[in-house]
Amino acid sequence: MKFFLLLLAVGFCWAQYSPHTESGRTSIVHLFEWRWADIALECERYLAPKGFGGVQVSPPNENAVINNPSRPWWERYQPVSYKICTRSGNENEFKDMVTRCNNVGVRIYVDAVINHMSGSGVSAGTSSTCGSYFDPGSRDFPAVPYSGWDFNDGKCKTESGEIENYQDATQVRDCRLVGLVDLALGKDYVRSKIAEYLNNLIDIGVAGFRIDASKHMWPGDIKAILDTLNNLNTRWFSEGSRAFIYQEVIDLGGEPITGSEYFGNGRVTEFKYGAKLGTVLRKWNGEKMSYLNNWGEGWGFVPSDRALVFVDNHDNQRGHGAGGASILTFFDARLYKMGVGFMLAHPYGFTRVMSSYRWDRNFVNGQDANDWIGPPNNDGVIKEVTINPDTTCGNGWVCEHRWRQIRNMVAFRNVVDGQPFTNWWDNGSNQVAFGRGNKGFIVFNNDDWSLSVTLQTGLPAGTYCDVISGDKSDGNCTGIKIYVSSDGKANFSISNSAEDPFIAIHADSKL
Ligand code: QV4
Ligand code: CA
Repeated sequence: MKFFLLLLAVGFCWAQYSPHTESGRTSIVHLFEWRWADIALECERYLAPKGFGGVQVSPPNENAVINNPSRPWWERYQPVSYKICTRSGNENEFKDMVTRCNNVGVRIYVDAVINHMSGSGVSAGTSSTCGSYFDPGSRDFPAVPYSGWDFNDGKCKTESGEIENYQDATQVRDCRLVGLVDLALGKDYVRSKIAEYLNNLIDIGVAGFRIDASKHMWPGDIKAILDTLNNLNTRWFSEGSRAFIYQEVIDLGGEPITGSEYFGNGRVTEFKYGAKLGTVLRKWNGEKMSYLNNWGEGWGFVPSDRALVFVDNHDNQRGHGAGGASILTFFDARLYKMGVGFMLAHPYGFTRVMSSYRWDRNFVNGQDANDWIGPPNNDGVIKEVTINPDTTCGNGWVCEHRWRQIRNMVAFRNVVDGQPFTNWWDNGSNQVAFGRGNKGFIVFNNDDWSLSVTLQTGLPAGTYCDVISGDKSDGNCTGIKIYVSSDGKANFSISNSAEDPFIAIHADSKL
């Protein structure tokens, strides 16, 4: 009996690293700024059938309405209360989304903004998504309620009250991040209000949380809150399930605060991943794809089972946060598909696919002056996501997760789940290939000349459809066919001018 209890305990204390996706679903998608009604529809019509494991949603709690500039996306990172009431929808619409997505096996992860409330410079009043009054200048947020006692002003030791130096771990936690009034997470009352908010979401049925700005909170304070959270809702999760936790900690090295300090609470976002992959695919700084043979911990990343990985995120796709110019986004479509394809084929980390909206960039001295532009809207009301006959999205939504190459690589990752990284090959430059046991194989040509090579795939003999150039449908391939012979070898030819210079085959794409 003792041994069983030990197993039970071990099982539970590891659960915060597990996303609780349905078996065979291994990626999530960030439907940035989508309305709850549209996410519910997308779960049912697309994400469930295509094997997506879950959705990261934008912060669902009431935020400040910023009118200068006009309704920037980042107003949602300025909380006013924990009422579930934003431009994405109200609490009933949120509940409906969580129920409908869970009912088709697609999980919901909430972007939890719990380090701070709104900007200190925002004027007092009721300019908020649910009409609640707030006065950041006097630290008055009566809709929670929070008052001056509940903020770190007295604890912060810097002259300005702002974070002035990232080399000082204490001020990074205790002072204001870009003027956002900093909550005193050391206080039981504040911890209880945050736990109340997160428990409301857990009881509705969410599977876990992205903890925003985790670097700016003491790991122990986060843990104190997580320890008081309810188990997940047994309507959809097994008894005793704990919320999946992934903490936003930007750690590119060179600062005292590291991702590993937060491992006890859950996974962390590995920002080195997208920054390095972008550099390699752009062939900057002498980087080349043949160096990717030890990708993962070999490149100094956190352990795979503590990593949440992505090619770009809502910040660095527009120059906010970390990653810099090397970050690949939908604007760099051809390289972007290669990057997302590589991420989804490689075993490292738990993968998140970005799904964006379009905006007109306007580079002034290397900075996008339009980096603030919010979601497609009609006079502030977020536009619905329309679906075109060719399955792409309209109304300004990019829907990268619906691009054939990306959608099919989400399925590839599901098919090869649990298989080892095998049969690596490279040409010493930017032509590489690798397999996942006997379930999948992928080949890239990022050189300025064509690739033509016979490789050991590890796959059973047969004819396979390339899932990048097309699909397997009605027992045939709409794109390239690959013939694997009885010794597991196959010939691959990829022109350097191909629309998508990579080929991927797997057990489910076999004719
Ligand atoms: C301005 C001045 C301040 C001044 C303040 C007074 O810059 O010096 O004190 O006014 O009010 C917006 C504006 C910013 C403004 C601030 C407060 O851009 O100019 O400060 O509001 O009014 C997003 C955006 C920020 C935005 C913030 C709040 O990126 O630009 O600030 O939302 O609206 C670090 C962190 C990391 C963080 C990253 C962006 O370690 O955690 O910066 N990433 C997360 C989110 C990100 C969000 C926040 C954190 C804050 O991913 O989207 O910032 O919740 O690396
Ligand atoms: Ca803080």
